[in-house]
Amino acid sequence: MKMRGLYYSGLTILLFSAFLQLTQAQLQLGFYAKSCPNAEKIVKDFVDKHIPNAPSLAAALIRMHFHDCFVRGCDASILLNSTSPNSGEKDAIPNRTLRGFDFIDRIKSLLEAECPGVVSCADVVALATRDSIVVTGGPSWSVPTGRRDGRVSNRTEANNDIPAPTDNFTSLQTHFSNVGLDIIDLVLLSGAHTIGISHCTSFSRRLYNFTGAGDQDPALDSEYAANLKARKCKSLNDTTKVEMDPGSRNTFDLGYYSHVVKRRGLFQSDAALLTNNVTSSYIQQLLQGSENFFTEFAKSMEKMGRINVKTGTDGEIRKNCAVVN
Ligand code: HEM
Ligand SMILES: *[C@@H]1O[C@H](CO)[C@@H](O)[C@H](O)[C@H]1NC(C)=O
Ligand SMILES: *[C@@H]1O[C@H](CO)[C@@H](O)[C@H](O)[C@H]1NC(C)=O
Ligand SMILES: *[C@@H]1O[C@H](CO)[C@@H](O)[C@H](O)[C@H]1NC(C)=O
Ligand SMILES: *[C@@H]1O[C@H](CO)[C@@H](O)[C@H](O)[C@H]1NC(C)=O
Ligand SMILES: *[C@@H]1O[C@H](CO)[C@@H](O)[C@H](O)[C@H]1NC(C)=O
Ligand SMILES: *[C@@H]1O[C@H](CO)[C@@H](O)[C@H](O)[C@H]1NC(C)=O
Ligand SMILES: CC(=O)N[C@H]1CO[C@H](CO)[C@@H](O)[C@@H]1O
Repeated sequence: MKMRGLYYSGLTILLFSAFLQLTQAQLQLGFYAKSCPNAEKIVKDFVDKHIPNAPSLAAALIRMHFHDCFVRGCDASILLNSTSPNSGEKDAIPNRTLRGFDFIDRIKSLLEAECPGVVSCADVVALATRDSIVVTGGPSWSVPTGRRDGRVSNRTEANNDIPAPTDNFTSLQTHFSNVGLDIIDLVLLSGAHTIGISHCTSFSRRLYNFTGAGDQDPALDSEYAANLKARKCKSLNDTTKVEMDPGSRNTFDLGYYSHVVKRRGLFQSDAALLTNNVTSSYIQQLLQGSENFFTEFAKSMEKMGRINVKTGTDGEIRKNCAVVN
C-alpha cells in the first residue's frame, strides 16, 4: 500500500510539474494581474489619450507588430537598435518605413516607473497594437501576455522573413506558412492595409518599369495607374505617400478588399490574393458579409501574436526596448 501511495504521489508530482511547465510555457490572459496589476490599463490609457490625435500611428503599430512576429517570433527584436558591427532588423529594407518606436518607448517608461523590469517590450507592442486598432473603430481581440524579449536582431533575417510587396502568391504562402499561418490568415491580415500609407517607391515599378522594359503591371487597373502617375507617384523614384485605402486611411473597414477586387491594391502582393481561387473567393465572402471581417481578423491577429513567443525563462524583460539588458 505504502509503495503504491508513494508511486501515486510520485506520479502526481511528475504530472503536476509537467503540467506546470506546459502552462508556464504559454501566454496567458492577464499574465501581469499580480506582478503589475495596472499594466494593461496603463497601455490602454496612453493609447486612448494619444491615438485620437495621431491616428496614423495605429497603422504604424500594427505593421511593427507584424514585422516583429515574423522574425524570431513576437519578441520585440524589431525594437533593438543595431550595435556595430551587428546590423539589426531595423536596418532591413522593409523596416526603413517603420514608425512609432518612440510611442512604444514612452509606454515602456510608464511601465518601468510603475513596476520595474516586469512588463516585456514584446507585450507592450502586442497590447498597444490591439488598443490602437480599437481606437480606429476596428475589432478587438484577446492579447494573452507573458511574452519575453529576445536578445538577437538580425537584418538579414528580416529581409528574408518579411514578405515583400513584389511577392507572388506562392512566396506569400511560403512566408506565412513558415510562421504557422495559412492563406486565410494571409487574406485577413492583409486587410490591415485598410489603414495607413505606402510610399510610392514600394510599388512604383508597377507603374513605370514592371518587367524592366518601361512597362506597367497589367494586373493594376490602368485608370488607377494613370491617376497615380499623374497625381502622386510622378517618377520611378518619387517618395510621395499614398493611402492604401483612399478616403478612409484611418478607418478600419472593408475598404481594402473593395479596392483589391477593383484591381486597385497598390502591391503585387495585394493583387496576388486574386490569383488563387481560395483566397479570391474568401475576399468575396468578406465583402458580402458571409464571413465577418472583424471576427475573423481578430482570430488571425491572436494567432499572429502567438508566433514563436518566448515565455518562462527564455529571453529577458528588457529595461530599454532599444537595447538588450
Ligand atoms: C502579406 C504580405 C504583406 C506585404 C508584402 C506588405 C507590404 C507592405 C508595404 C510595402 C507597405 C508600405 C511601406 C511603405 O512604403 O511605407 C505596407 C504598409 C502597411 N502594412 Fe503591410 N504588408 C503585408 C502584410 C501586412 C500585415 C500582415 C499587416 C498587419 C497585420 C500589415 C500592415 C500594414 C500597415 C498598417 C501598413 C501602413 C503602415 C503605415 O501607415 O505606416 N501588412 N505593407
Ligand atoms: C536607438 O536608436 C534611435 C534611432 O537611431 C535613437 O534615437 C535612440 O537613442 C537609440 N536608443 C538607444 C538606447 O541607444
Ligand atoms: C544573421 O542571419 C543570417 C541568416 O540566417 C546568418 O547567415 C548570419 O550569420 C546572422 N548574423 C549574425 C550576426 O548572427
Ligand atoms: C513566385 O516567385 C518566386 C520567387 O521570386 C519564383 O521562384 C516563382 O517562380 C514565382 N511563381 C510564379 C507562379 O510566378
Ligand atoms: C528599368 O529596369 C531595367 C531593368 O532592371 C533597367 O535597366 C532600367 O534602367 C530601368 N529603367 C528606369 C527608368 O529606371
Ligand atoms: C529621380 O528621377 C528623376 C527623373 O525621373 C531624376 O531626375 C532624379 O535625378 C532621380 N533622383 C534620384 C535620387 O535618383
Ligand atoms: C480556379 O477558378 C478558375 C475559374 O473560375 C477555374 O478555371 C480553375 O479550374 C480553378 N482552379 C482550381 C484549382 O480550382
Ligand atoms: C526606423 C529605423 O530604424 N529605420 C532605419 C532603417 O534602416 C535605415 C538604413 O539602414 C536607417 O537609416 C533607418 O534609420
